[in-house]
Amino acid sequence: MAKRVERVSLTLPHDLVADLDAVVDEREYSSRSKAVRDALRAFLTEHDWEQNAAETQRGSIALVYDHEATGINDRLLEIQHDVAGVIVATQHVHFDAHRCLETVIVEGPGEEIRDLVSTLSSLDGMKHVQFTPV
Ligand code: NI
Repeated sequence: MAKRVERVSLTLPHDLVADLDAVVDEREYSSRSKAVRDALRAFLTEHDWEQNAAETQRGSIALVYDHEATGINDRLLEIQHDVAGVIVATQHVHFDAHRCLETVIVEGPGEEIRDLVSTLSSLDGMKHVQFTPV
């Protein structure tokens, strides 16, 4: 049986619609609605994570950083050892000559994960930090 759906009308700035259409096209969505549904689910998952900061959360933190940035490797090791209790696994990929891609699987109190994400984001040489809650 098909899920019940509701039609919602949105007012969006023109450039946002243009960006949305570019994603719809690139990811070959069959409609804008399907792309907006995916985006909304990600938004609501993120919101849920923020609301339940005290509860146990699970997910992955993707990091991209310049391994030549002064001290970043030592700092990353130190930080990860400091929160060893919430880190389930770490995978490191030498992305190219300068950049490293690291995926850190975490499980623990949402507040601790949020602090970890914020500490990692503030490191010199860090290019990208993305926590994806599950
Ligand atoms: Ni590397």
